[in-house]
Amino acid sequence: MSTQTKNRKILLAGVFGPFGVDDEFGRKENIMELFHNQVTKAQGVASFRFHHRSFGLYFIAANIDADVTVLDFPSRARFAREVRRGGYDIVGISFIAPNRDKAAEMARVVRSLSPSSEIILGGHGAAIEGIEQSIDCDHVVKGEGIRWMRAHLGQNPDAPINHPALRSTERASILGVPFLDTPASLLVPGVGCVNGCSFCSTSHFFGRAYTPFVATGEALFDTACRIADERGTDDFFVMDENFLKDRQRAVELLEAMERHRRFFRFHIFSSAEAITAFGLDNMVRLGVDLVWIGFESRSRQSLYAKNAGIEPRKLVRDLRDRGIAVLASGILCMEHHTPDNMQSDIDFLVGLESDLVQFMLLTPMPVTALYQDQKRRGLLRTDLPLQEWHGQTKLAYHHPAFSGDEPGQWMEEAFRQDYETNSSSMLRMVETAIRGYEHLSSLPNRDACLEARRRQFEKQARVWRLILPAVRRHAVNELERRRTDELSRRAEGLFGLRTWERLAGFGTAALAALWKLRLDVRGDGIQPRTVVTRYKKQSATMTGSRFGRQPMLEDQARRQLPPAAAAFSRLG
Ligand code: B12
Ligand code: SF4
Repeated sequence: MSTQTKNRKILLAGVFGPFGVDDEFGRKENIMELFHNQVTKAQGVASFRFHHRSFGLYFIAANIDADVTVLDFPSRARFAREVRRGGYDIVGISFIAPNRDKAAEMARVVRSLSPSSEIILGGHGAAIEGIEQSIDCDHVVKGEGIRWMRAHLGQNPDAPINHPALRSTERASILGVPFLDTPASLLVPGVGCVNGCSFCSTSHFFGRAYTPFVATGEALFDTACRIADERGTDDFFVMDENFLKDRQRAVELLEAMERHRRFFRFHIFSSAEAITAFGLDNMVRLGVDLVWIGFESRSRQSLYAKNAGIEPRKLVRDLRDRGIAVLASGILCMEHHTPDNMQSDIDFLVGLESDLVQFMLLTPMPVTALYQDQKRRGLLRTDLPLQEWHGQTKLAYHHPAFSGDEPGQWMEEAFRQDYETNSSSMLRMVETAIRGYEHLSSLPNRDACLEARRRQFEKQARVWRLILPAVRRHAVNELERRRTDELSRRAEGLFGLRTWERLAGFGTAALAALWKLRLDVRGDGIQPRTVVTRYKKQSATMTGSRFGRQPMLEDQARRQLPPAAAAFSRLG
């Protein structure tokens, strides 16, 4: 029977947990949380906590016509049970390089429990050299998976992409205070980036090209409307490596929003040159409320064309003055770094005074130009297991000036310095929202768009400032306590303080105290819950037309949220 007519039963799985623990398959540094892993990790009780799903799998499932089960965050036993009972023709495994050993174990499980299943490996781990030989599998997909999977099933690879409606985060909380509002939706306008910075996995994995999933601003607007209506929130986490790089599309999106008076809000990733080309005031109009910018290194700006001619400190200040929170990322232990000169790069990143900072060790991930270059020069550390290629403790290449755990100690110190100097990120983000509100309030003329933005900043600042009593109570030092008091007074001057808001402030402080107790007693690990989503085949052959492919069933082990004194509107 040809693949065109046969309904193939497919399992798409992310790697198994537990995550962020030292065991046979992983390391404690591989935490399944974006901010707690690599951004706010030093901020203890004030760290931002949330999980992201393995989004690529849902995109593939939503764009092929077959019975598909997506199994996210399984345990090893849960994965084995699904394989044994499911009768799957195909098992697809998504993994990244540090999870190579988990993918290998999953392939072994499939071969032993369901020998007739075809095994397909995908995700960034597929770039590992020789992976075809080192893991027992049938196919390795390097790059974009939707087109590949459609072609593999005999379906039209060029059919339009159906963007699934997904929440961006699971179980979001800060200082133990859960976000009770509908979490922001995920928007993936495309994958890859043309800039090709030498260390960048995502750019190289997709061939230093950009593959749009939603190609025009109009289409992006329609997609955002559909998802927002379905999920009940106008907030989006935009998973696109360099969203403003396609300036034309972003301008069209803004025009459509203004024409229809539908004002979404976006968390985005963008390079400094793309931000500058689009314009900061346009970003306010577009509704960007958080932007992740790679500043990388002051001492080697010449390596990154995207930062040429940019004044980083001014850029961050100007963005925050407009209410746009900034996550600045930088790289430590680059080849030119020594214990004598690295501190100046750390001081540079801390001195940007951004809301959030990511420090990461330079890591030559497979497929990148950096990897090829260091391989050629014999610098790669073939002795370091891939589980440890997470860029947080040891270097994956030989460095004359740093060895053993020294790089990790520098990172820890850098995170600590940022926290002690700039206070908790929560405090900084409340301040940024207030700055945005003040900025827009001070403008003599506001059209409908800017008025909508001003109201959004007001709402955000009013809700977020409820957490200030908790921030104060768990402040890292006297400086943060003083800043919190000043900010509380500033907020009260702008918005007053109603009785319920005062009470909510006590509530957040109580929740934070409980959270602190939990961290002290049980440690700070949080495992994501297993999520099983089943999609039913819709037709015998898939046409090129749009098809609204929705999951038939989503099954998530639910847990009661603790009672909350405050509902935080959005983040990530
Ligand atoms: C969200 C995310 C996470 C989430 C985890 C989500 C999850 N449930 O696994 C969090 C925040 C927890 C996380 C943590 C880490 N991550 Co991460 N993460 C990302 C991020 C930002 C987005 C991934 C995404 O959803 N993209 C959008 C989807 C649509 O694209 P995609 O996943 O690439 O999927 C497409 C293809 O790859 C392919 N595909 C994917 N899976 C499969 C499976 C099959 C069968 C097929 C056929 C195809 C296929 O088809 C998809 C559609 O085109 C990427 C960077 C990026 N922009 O991609 C880094 C990235 C994947 N992470 C990375 C790393 C290294 C880590 C960490 C080690 C920490 C760190 N140092 O950054 C930890 C490890 C955690 C762990 N225990 O696994 C690296 C991987 C590098 C590599 N070469 O392996 C990336 C590329 C970041 C980077 N630039 O270095 N991460
Ligand atoms: S600009 Fe960002 S996403 Fe693009 S290649 Fe450079 S690091 Fe990667």
